Amino acid sequence: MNLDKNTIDKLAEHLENAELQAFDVTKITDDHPDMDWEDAYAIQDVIRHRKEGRGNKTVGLKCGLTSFAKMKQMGVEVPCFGFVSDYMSCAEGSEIKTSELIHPKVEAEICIVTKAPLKGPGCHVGAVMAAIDFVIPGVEIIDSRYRDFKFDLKSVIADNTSASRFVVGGRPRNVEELDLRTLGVVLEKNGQIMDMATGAAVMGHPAAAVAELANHLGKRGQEIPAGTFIMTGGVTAAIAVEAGDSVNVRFQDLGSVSMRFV
Ligand code: 0L1
Ligand code: MG
Repeated sequence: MNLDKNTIDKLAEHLENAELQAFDVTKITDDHPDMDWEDAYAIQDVIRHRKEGRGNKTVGLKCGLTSFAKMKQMGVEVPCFGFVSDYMSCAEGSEIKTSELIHPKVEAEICIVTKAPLKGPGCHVGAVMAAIDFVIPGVEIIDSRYRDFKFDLKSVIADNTSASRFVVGGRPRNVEELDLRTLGVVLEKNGQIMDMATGAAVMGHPAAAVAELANHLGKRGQEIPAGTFIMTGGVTAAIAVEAGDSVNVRFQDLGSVSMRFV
């Protein structure tokens, strides 16, 4: 680690204030070019502790930049990981207030809930498949706190991977009833198809993203507990939304998830 505790705490407060008060900031590596990966996750951890200290429950984990298209767009070869808090969860069909957000985008995500713990290193798709309780469709609303989306991966990790809101809905299914790789997803905004993809867009198999998450936590002496809700990462491109937009995402065999931005 290259940053001291005081700097990590200050950066966490800075980024969390930007999230909670919906203002944008410049990427933190501009002022801290020596920030390393451990520093970035340490800042994210402080943000999580700040929320939990105020009584917000951490209700799930997220994998980010897991689609080959998004990795290429960002010029990265590894995914990133974050968490979601209780207040980020929005009901299916609900109205999402854009006044609380900076420049939101939506992306379709195949989500899972685990029934057994997963611990890396050495976690793989087979272990993840055996640990899945059920699969549920979701939409993540990402909202990078960085001005004009000028960021790098370390700054994104510190900013809790742009986590902002999420909606789960549709129809939960047992994993044996699905082929997660060929599962088709169609994302519509205001009735128009904006993007479509299949589950294989996520690292070849959405369970591979969860295995990476378990291996990432394993390096830190942590595991994914049973009963964890996990968003495996955007299957589709992230699509910008504004007040007045309606989004509906159709998931093959899993129903649909919709929301309106006001
Ligand atoms: O959920 C994610 O894939 C994280 C995306 C982070 C970068 C962005 O805000 O576009
Ligand atoms: Mg995402």
